Amino acid sequence: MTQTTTARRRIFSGIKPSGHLTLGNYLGAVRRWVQEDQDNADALFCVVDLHALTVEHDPARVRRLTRQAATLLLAAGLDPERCTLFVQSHVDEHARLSYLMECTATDGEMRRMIQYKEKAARERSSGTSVRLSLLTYPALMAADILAYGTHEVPVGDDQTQHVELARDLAQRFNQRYGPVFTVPRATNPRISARVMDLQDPTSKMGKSHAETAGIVYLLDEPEAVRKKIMRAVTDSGTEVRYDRTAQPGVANLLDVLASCTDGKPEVLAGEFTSYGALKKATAEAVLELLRPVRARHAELCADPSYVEGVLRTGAERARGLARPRVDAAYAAIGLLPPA
Ligand code: AQP
Repeated sequence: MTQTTTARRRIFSGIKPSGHLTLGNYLGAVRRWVQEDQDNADALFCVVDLHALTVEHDPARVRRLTRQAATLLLAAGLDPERCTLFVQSHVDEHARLSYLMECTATDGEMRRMIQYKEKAARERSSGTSVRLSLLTYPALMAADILAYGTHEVPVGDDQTQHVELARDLAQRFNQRYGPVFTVPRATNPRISARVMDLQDPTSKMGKSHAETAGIVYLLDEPEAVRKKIMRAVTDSGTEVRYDRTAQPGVANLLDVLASCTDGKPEVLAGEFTSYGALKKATAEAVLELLRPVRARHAELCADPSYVEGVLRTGAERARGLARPRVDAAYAAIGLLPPA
């Protein structure tokens, strides 16, 4: 680690290859990684493939989605000259540290996690047994973050609780065993911290949801994007108002439009006299935003060895950064170092 990188703020964030990346992932996280984080900090971004194994999955699909997510992150503008991009399972330190996090956390803490409750309920209702890793995955996420001495974790709203847990675990570990970890904090975007499903604006747009009509994927064809947005569920009434409680469907569209055009949802509301016009403007803004990402993705797909090279170099750097801190945690907790 050089003098300059130690002094710089460190940012870590990840994306799980549990489905095709969505507009929610893009507006809630990826766009900020590209536009702000990679230039303002020593930033590490990770395709967190181990997290995709916490629910029923197809191995070939996870592999495919991992490559696709990495390619899309580069297509969205992550620049390997300005940040470190890698795949979680390529760096053993994540799994190594995860166990120590499980030895620091309590089972009550894990069971309180909202994502666990929601996903476990979904698995049970579809007759699938709930994997233990679904419960313990926040410990692995804490390891992802803490292994790098991370100061900030830019995430969408749904991940804030997990970052807060990582914060608690860092503090607890440091108090019990000595100061090994930096205490991180979550940062959320100003708008679009939670993009909602277009067909059910009371629930989050999630990439692994079975019902796809309300989910805009980054690689959807333009016609499909248009159709999904034009068919978005709006609210009874005709007036365009920004009211998240009374008009969640309309508010979601206004949030997306504001996020795409760098506007303010409350101000934009005044510019539309019908839901149809709002939907049309939102669809065009989303298409405009995604057009260059799709084009660059197609170019990168033609050059898979470039993407592989980026991931190889990224993993080498990440390993070098994580190893000393994870070794220090092993020593601090009482494990005899190898001779
Ligand atoms: N709907 C969303 N709005 C805003 N931000 C979102 N993020 C996810 N969905 C939205 C943010 O995207 C980043 C990567 O998310 P993830 O891959 O770690 O998984 P997740 O948070 O569990 O998101 P998904 O897409 O809903 O995946 P599934 O369906 O598998 O659970 C995070 O910063 C997240 O906050």
